[in-house]
Amino acid sequence: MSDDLPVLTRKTGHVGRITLNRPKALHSLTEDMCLLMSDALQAWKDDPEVGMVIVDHTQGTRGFCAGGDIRMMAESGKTDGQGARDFFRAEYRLNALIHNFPKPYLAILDGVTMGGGVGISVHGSHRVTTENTVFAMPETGIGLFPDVGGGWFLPRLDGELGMWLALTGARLKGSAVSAIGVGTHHVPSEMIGHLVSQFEAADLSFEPERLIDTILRPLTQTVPPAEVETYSDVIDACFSKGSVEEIIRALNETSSDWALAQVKTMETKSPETLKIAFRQLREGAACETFEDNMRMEYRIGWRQACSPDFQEGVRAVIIDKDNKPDWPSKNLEKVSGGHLDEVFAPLGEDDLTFL
Ligand code: QUE
Repeated sequence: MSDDLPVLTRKTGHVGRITLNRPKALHSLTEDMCLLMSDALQAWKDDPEVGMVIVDHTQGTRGFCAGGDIRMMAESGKTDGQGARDFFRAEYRLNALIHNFPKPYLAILDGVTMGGGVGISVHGSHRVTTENTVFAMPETGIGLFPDVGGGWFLPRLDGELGMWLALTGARLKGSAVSAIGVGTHHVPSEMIGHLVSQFEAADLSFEPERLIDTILRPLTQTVPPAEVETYSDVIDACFSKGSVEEIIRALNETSSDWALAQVKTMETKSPETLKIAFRQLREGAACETFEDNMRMEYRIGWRQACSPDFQEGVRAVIIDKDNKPDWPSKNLEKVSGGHLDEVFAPLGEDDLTFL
C-alpha cells in the first residue's frame, strides 16, 4: 500500500478496508479511484479471509466524499465528452458491484456525502451516519442529474421524499440522514475509531451479519424524526404529480411557506435537468433490476456530458462560484418531450454492459 494513492486498500483482520484519500477535493471520485475500489472489491468478493468491507476517508480530513471529478467532466464535455463517459462507466459499474456485493459492506459517512459519495455508500448493506454527516443529491444545481443509482434508491425512499431530494438538491444533516433511511445506524463520531477496531478484532469467519449487528447495536443511537418529515404530507401530495410543472403548480397552490420556498429553490436549478431527473426517478421506480436503472442513467450521462447546461452549472457553482447560472435551457416550457426522448434513447453498441 502506498500512502499517496487516492484510495488506500488493505486487509486488517477479517476486514477489507477502503479509505478514500483525496482530501484536497473532499475525496470526490476520479475514474482511477473507481477502478481501484472495483479491483479491491472483486478480489475480496471471493476471498475467504475477508468477512466484511469498511469504506471511510482518511482521518483528520474533511468530507466523506463530495461527489465526482466534475472539473474533468466539464472539460471533457467541451470536446467529445469521452473522458466523462469513461468516468461514468467506471463509476456506475462500481455502484452495481456494491449493490450486488455478497458480504456486509459498511460505509462511514462522517462528513459531506454528495452525489458520487452517495453512490459508493447507499447501495451497500450498512451506512453509518454521525453528527458530521451532510447528505445531498445536488446535481440539478450544476446541470447534471442525480445519477450513481439515484433513479433506483430515491424513488424507493418513503413516499415522494426522493423526488423532493432530487429536484431541490436539499441537504440533510446528521441523524436526519438515518431517520429517512439513507443511513442505517447513527453513531457519535468520537466512537467511530472504537467501532472499526472492534470489527478488525472480530472473527468474522462465521455469521458475520450477526456479529456486525452485535458490535453496532450498543453504539447506535435512536434518532428522532427528521425535520423534513413534518412536511411529508405536502411532499407526498405535490411531488407525486405527473410533471415538474404540475409539481410547481401544486406547491404554489398550498398556503405553506415551506412549499413556496421549495419552488424558489427549484427555480435556481437547471430546467433541463429538473425534467430529466423527474423522468429518471419515475422510470427508475419501474425498473426491475438495478442494472436496468444504471443502463438508463448511462444513456443520460452519455448525452448530459456535452450539455450546455452542465457547462454553465459547473462554471457558476464550481469554477467562478458566483452561484448565478444563466441556464441555456432557459425554462421548463422550452425543454421539449422530444429532447428528453433523445436524452433517454438507447445507445445501441455503446449501451452500458455489466460484466
Ligand atoms: C453538485 C455536484 C458536486 C458538487 C456540487 C454540486 C460534485 C462534486 C463537488 C465537489 C465539492 C467540493 C470539492 C470537489 C468537488 O461539488 O459532484 O472537488 O472540493 O464533486 O452542486 O455534483
